[in-house]
Amino acid sequence: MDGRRLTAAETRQPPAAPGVLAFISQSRKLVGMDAHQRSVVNRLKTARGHIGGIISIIENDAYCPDVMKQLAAVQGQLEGASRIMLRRHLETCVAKAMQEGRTAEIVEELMETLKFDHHVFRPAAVPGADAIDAMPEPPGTPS
Ligand SMILES: [Cu+2]
Repeated sequence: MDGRRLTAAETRQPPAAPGVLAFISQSRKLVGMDAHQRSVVNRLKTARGHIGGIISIIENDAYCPDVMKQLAAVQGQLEGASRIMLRRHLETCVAKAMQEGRTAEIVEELMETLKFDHHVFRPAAVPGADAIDAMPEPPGTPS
């Protein structure tokens, strides 16, 4: 540095390529999410890709049972995502509400929510379908 002040143009960062900005934005979003949320987002992105594939095979006149198998697979992915959200809710929101003495309120809310989810109480179609990716051990877990 020669001691002179930099002009505004000199202090400005070079513009990042759009792909780089998208990557940074995506990374910040992932950093702000917990393991449950990341797992659900990853599952939904997988399901989104899967649905695109199903649309393609239907447009190419795939055999009906083949389409149905693929649809069942996507439904399994969505059910897994729902189970993870339920687990997250129980471990965080419900536990907190109970500690604060709001048990009846939070139980009522959950029962109301589950009315809309006919899959939550069914056994997982695939073993481990509701496993959390890279779940951290809860504090105080003996190793
Ligand atoms: Cu919650």
